[in-house]
Amino acid sequence: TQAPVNVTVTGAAGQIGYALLFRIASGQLLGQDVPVKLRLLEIPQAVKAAEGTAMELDDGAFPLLAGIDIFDDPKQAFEGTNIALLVGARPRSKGMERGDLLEANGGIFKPQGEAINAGAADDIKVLVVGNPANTNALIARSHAPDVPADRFTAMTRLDHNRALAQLSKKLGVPVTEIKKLAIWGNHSATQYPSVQHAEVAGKGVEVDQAWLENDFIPTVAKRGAAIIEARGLSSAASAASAAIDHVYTWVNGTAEGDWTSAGVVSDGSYGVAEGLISSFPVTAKNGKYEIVQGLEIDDFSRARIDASVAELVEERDTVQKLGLI
Ligand code: NAX
Repeated sequence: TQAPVNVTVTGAAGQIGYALLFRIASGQLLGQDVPVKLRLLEIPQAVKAAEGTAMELDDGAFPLLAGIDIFDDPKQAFEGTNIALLVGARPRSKGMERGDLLEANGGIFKPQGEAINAGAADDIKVLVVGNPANTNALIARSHAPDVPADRFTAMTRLDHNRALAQLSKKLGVPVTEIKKLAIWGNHSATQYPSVQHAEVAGKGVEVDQAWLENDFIPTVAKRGAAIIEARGLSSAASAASAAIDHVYTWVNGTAEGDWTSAGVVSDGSYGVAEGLISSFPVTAKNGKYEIVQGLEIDDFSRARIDASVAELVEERDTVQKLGLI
């Protein structure tokens, strides 16, 4: 049998962590034939709660779960790790400016990037979930110069899945029949969920522009706020599910004739400044995410992509000024 894959999860005692860890332990992250060892990272105050979650993981008697270790030191947590899910982040508190938020998160993602650089396994794959996810990924990546840039990704798969669900309801077709949806730009309210290239049964999708602009796009982009409004808590199980999807696809590939969405390091494609971590339509093959090339971008899409990418540029400039990258 295969040696266990080491999976580090930060923010393990949080609400996404609680949903995510059981899915990983059950084999849904990497496949039903791959044993996993969990390495949980928390801040010291939350280590006890993480131990509680670990007790419940034990109690699941998961056949594929080969061990659980808990750390409050990133250096140890990322030692030898193959997959890193960076979920723990500093949420925006009342009165906090955007710059303060980026700075607080710099304090988390800089040392984590350094620890990944110093100790992670050669095949390390990093998914940043903690917000602001794209820029947190940029910070971590810039402190891991020895790790290939394409190993750092940010999660927009939840946005992608939300878009699939909305379009599925609108068209009355199962989500499995919808191909080539894409999320572009930042994982924020400026994101652009695009149906420009979407297909059902090999044909382009016809929806009216008013529905796109007034319903679909804002519903997808503001779904996080709508969940908080309804549930009193932010999305957790759906976020965990998307993280599972993101890594599973990364490792196992996308289907022929389809793609998905992920925040990946831009190579300058589609006018997105090189080095930004932006969401694109991506395919996965042989353990690599690649930006889908050669798509025609209509004027409406162009303006939406540019607006979201401008926000990413602003975030990058802010963390640059703060000396975080
Ligand atoms: P919680 O507040 O429930 O949990 C976060 C956990 O992270 C806490 O247990 C905290 O102690 C821990 N933590 C804080 N700093 C840490 C550090 N330096 N090292 C290790 N652990 C640390 O938040 P939760 O609801 O689980 O959400 C986690 C993050 O995901 C948030 O930043 C949230 O904004 C983000 N999200 C991202 C989404 C995406 O699509 N990219 C969607 C869902 C979610 O909003």
